[in-house]
Amino acid sequence: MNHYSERLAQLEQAYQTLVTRPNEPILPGNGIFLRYRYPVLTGGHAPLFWRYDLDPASNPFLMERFGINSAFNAGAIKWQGRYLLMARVEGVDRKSFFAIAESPNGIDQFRFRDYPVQIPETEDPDINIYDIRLVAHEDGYIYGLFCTERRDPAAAPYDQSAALAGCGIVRTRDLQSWERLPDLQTPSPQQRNVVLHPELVQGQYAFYTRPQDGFIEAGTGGGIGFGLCSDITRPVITQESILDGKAYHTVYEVKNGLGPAPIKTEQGWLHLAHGVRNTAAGLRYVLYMFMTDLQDLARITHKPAGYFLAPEGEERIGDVSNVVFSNGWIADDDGRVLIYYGSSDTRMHVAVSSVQQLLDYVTHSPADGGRSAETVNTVYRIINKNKQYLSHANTAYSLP
Ligand code: M1P
Repeated sequence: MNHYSERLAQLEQAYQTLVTRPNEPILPGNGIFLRYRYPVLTGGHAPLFWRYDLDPASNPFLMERFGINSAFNAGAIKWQGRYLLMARVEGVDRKSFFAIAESPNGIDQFRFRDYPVQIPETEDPDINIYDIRLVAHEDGYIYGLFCTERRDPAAAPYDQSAALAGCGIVRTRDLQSWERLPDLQTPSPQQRNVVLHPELVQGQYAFYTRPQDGFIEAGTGGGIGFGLCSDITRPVITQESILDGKAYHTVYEVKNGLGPAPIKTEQGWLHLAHGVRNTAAGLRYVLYMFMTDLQDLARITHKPAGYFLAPEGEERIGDVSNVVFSNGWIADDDGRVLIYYGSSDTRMHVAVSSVQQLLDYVTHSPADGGRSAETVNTVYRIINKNKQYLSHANTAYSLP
């Protein structure tokens, strides 16, 4: 075997091993969800024929011609019995784009479709696109709302990092061909993490927004906003109210943003969001949950204290470390909820729960008491309730 074919065989074997590796739950978990051992999608899942020129004549060293840096922050949808992730794939050139990966079970065996998605541009081309939220809307379309980023036209020539973030919108009926609608206009100068509600509200399209003053800093903006718009083909929100704001000394004191579109239950709409706080080591992104009223979508009825899921183990490390971020989950027909989350802007994971477990979590977990003494009171309440259940024979317990 010559050098070329030997290398090709090695590459193909490593790729097959990665994409066919069975995933396994990490037991016992916390009773709220089960994490899985392996990431479900990584840059390494990008097909070899995206990355290599496979012509031995023009690529005798079988050199990678275009590296894929990462695959993360994916939108998710179940489609024709298969589990689809529309991932933010980032090339070594730092541009991100969308590509759909499919799995027969949602837990492992994700494979990218042969071609990435070509998102039509507006007359003001996107420089970077990312973090799509897929929603099957009651109007019959599947919408994808994503962040579109362009250089700030007001930036000084020496400033090559000032950017404007906005909400781009596409829709499809088949997850193959995409129609681009105008970008969303809101009262805020910048937007990220915009999510479309799956149902019409008073005959209008309802959006969850995240107003922000600057590209990174939410500034005086921030919080998860809510607004209505009558015509999605001319998407303008004139009034935006904050339904879940930033709060001092919480996991969302710097900023927050909605994750995927909410899941409807008999008790209310279940929401998954990310919260950001600052630390000496930089920003820390965690996921948290809350529930809103079935009729009054902007009214939070339940909100457990703190985080639902925070970075653990290898999730802590990546291009932007100490980050978990979710913009996709699937409420499956059997009641399971597959929660997809990116870690440290590098890879995708799945955690599995169910609507019943998430409802129990959201409605029975203590709310934030606002100060340390209340946290101690919460723990006292749990301990005192538990006394009657503790066995003296069990040496793990020392209570009388
Ligand atoms: O780098 C962490 C995250 O930062 C942004 O999220 P937010 O707008 O809430 O700060 C996004 O770029 C997101 O993709 C990224 O994971």
